[in-house]
Amino acid sequence: MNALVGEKLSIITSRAQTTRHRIQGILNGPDFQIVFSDTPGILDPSYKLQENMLKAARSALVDADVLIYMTEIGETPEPEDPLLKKIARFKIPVLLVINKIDLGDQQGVEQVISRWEEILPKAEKIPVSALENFNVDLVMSRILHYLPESPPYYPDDALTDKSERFMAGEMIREKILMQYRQEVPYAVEVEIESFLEEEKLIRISAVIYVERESQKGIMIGSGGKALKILGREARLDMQKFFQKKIFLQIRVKVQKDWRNNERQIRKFGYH
Ligand SMILES: Nc1nc2c(ncn2[C@@H]2O[C@H](COP(=O)(O)OP(=O)(O)OP(=O)(O)O)[C@@H](O)[C@H]2O)c(=O)[nH]1
Ligand SMILES: [Mg+2]
Repeated sequence: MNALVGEKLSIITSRAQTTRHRIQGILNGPDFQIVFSDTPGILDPSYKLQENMLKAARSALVDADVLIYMTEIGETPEPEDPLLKKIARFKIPVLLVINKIDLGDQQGVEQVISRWEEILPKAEKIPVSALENFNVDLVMSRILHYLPESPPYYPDDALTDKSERFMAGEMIREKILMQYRQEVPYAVEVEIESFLEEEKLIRISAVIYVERESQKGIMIGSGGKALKILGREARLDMQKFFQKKIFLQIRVKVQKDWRNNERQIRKFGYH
């Protein structure tokens, strides 16, 4: 979605389950408006948080005109996968986008495509590299081909449905996923307590919630070193995104087992 919209709206890391919400990216052209929904990946939920992530992914399908199913070159489809069986019966056009072809060769790409031909014969298969911007324009032209004529949903200067607070929180979460090991990033939620824009700078105050006291210690690090690095990394990204100087304050709090607490999950904005 970032490659198509041309803005970094969704955070990106090498860790699984980076995206937790449905994030809309809006692209306005001279005679079109495309509303993309980037969603969490489809997974078997083992936490209440993951149940909500799955709901976010499903919700994107409710009013979609085109489904873009993202897979990648190293991923071989499982013919018995219930999700794929369901997609095969979809009425809306399906673009099967096979990403990361920069990691493979021509023969590998052809092999993957023929596997997909058997499982989703009707879907249009497009090999791409989001990283190297290869075939992204082809995806775009196929989307435009399939989109029905309709009045725009958003004003023509809109970029996303998400608030600046949400974006700021995600930038912190991205850096947490990159900086901390194992389970710690998954036990984290970020809340932006205040976001005050002044003429020359934005003052942001954030709270990082973890599930246990021990994780709080890890987040802060000895002498506060880890948190300081995190704050600097997040602040540099925010300055780039908001094009303003950022003053960022971060605190860490424990919210016991929040990932399994429906009320708490709702409070954090998962619906
Ligand atoms: N080599 C290569 N890597 C890519 C390409 N596109 C994305 N990546 C990498 O793949 C990893 C995952 O990217 P994400 O955008 O977080 O993937 P996602 O599918 O949204 O994953 P979740 O949000 O975790 O469900 C990151 O390390 C990206 O840099 C590509 O075209 N080529
Ligand atoms: Mg993602």
